[in-house]
Amino acid sequence: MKNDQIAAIFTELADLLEIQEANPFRVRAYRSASRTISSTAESMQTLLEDGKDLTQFQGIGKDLARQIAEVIQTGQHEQLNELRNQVPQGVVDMLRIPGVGPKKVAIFFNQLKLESLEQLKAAAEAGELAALKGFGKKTEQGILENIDRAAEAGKRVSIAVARTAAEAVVADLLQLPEVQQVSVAGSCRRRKETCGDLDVLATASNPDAAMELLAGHQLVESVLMRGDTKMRVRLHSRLEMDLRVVPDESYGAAMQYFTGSKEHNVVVRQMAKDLGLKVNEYGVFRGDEQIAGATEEGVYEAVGLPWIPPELRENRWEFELAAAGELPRLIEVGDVKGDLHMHTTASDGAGSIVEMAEAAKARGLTYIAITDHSKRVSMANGLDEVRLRAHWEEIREARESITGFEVLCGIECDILEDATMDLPDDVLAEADWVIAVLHYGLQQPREQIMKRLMTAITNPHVNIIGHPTGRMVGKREGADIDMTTMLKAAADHGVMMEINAHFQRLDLDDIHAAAARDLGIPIVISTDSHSVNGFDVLQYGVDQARRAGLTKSDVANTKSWTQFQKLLKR
Ligand code: DGT
Ligand code: CA
Ligand code: CA
Repeated sequence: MKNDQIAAIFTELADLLEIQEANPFRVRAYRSASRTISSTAESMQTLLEDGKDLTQFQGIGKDLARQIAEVIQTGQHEQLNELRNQVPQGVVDMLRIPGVGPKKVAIFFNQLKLESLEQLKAAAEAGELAALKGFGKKTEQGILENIDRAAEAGKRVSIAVARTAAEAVVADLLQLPEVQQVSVAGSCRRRKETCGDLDVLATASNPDAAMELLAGHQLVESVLMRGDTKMRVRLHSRLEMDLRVVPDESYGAAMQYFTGSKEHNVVVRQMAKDLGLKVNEYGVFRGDEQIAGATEEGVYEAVGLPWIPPELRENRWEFELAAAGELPRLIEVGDVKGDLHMHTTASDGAGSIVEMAEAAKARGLTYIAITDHSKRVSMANGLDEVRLRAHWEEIREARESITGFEVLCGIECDILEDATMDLPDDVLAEADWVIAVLHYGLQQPREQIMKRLMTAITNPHVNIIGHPTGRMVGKREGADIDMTTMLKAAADHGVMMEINAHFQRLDLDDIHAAAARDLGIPIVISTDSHSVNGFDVLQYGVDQARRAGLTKSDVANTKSWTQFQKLLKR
């Protein structure tokens, strides 16, 4: 069982307990356990199998350790099963309404005895919600506006969709003379793999001008809400966007607040409290006096911290690093010098060898590896040894025609379901660069998956594991890998790890890329391009590396090919 699955069980427990208005300390304990589990790189299952004590982790005491063991051993959590029987599914569905959390749902369920979205809607229409203590007309209106979309509200879009839309709107807003500063905040600014919605902040001499532009923007399908300084729209992509126009003196504070994550903000607020200060989206205050808030740097400075890059704001390791003065200087797109995973017309790519090389060179790269598929991937016209050797011959010829640029003979070789390599060793031995990957049989039991990975890692010709888990963001779970064991083996055998930059993969993820780095494994960020435009995704891979806290020196393809070669095991 994967850490994320275990963590989801404890989040659900916390939600259901909170709906039942259980002891807040218990709720908090489950939430914190869930966060610890999902942000731990080592597999809880493996740790348990190795007889390790889980109470070594922050927020996990004896009782929680026992519950985690129960979940891993039985795939179930007894109390959760009981809770699921007590709280109707329709009540749980209410959590999907934007702006509605377990606390509000608890009131709907316990006080108004509402058990479904339909009943909640009827109650809102009858004005029953506004009459509740702590609620008002505004909350009720918000629920009415959002309830029909609750089914979709849980849907998140890929960072590529989110970022592209956000950047277009930000750029257009910046064209307005009435608008001074604009930026996206929220999960998009933190470069999370997926975004629930977009949060855009601006300062403007005339907020109406900004809102007018957004209302008429070509990406916008409809205006959901429009106030004096705040507006929510729905894009054609179904993604929703909030625009908030804030005063100059609050812009930094609003950026800090709305960039999140919530977990990060909780810590910042507590640090402020400890200093006798108050931080909110309007500024940093000592009593009634505002002492910071125009800039984000100022907000962090007020609580004694250096500015923290948004990609790190997940309350994982950023506060410790900041306190120690060791915040990393994160890798940037411009640091990348080579791309070592791409396809040509020889398998399922759209560009020729020369076209790919020239496109890469035009983007400022100095080397690439052509890594078409091996024969198992027949759907993608994968290469057998005869075709591969002929293809490599073509690559060597193309190499001569492009000056000041290295084109390497590579292969993306499948690791077959029976734990053998798709191509014989004597062929792999001739390659400049061998990526080993799992494509088929991703559902196999962990034992077989690990056997396959070990075949690749211990093969003397394999240089790297490509998109290690095989997951598709939001669509398909990856293979059940014991990450800790795999990474240790890779470190021992001099095998590198890929961050596949395609926004549907982003594999390794941030947590495991950080774990690989901790073991000294060189990380390679690759685009897996299938056309000359495929190189565009590099930024998403770099973002994932930044979320992992990686610097230029942690990422091998920031080196020249000459320097890179020194890292190869052969
Ligand atoms: P998303 O949209 O689900 O991908 O994730 P975010 O992080 O963009 O979350 P969102 O859009 O709900 O809110 C944007 C930021 O605003 C969030 O990261 C932190 C801040 N924020 C929102 N609600 C709260 C809250 O109740 N408490 C605190 N401390 N911060 C909040
Ligand atoms: Ca958001
Ligand atoms: Ca939002």
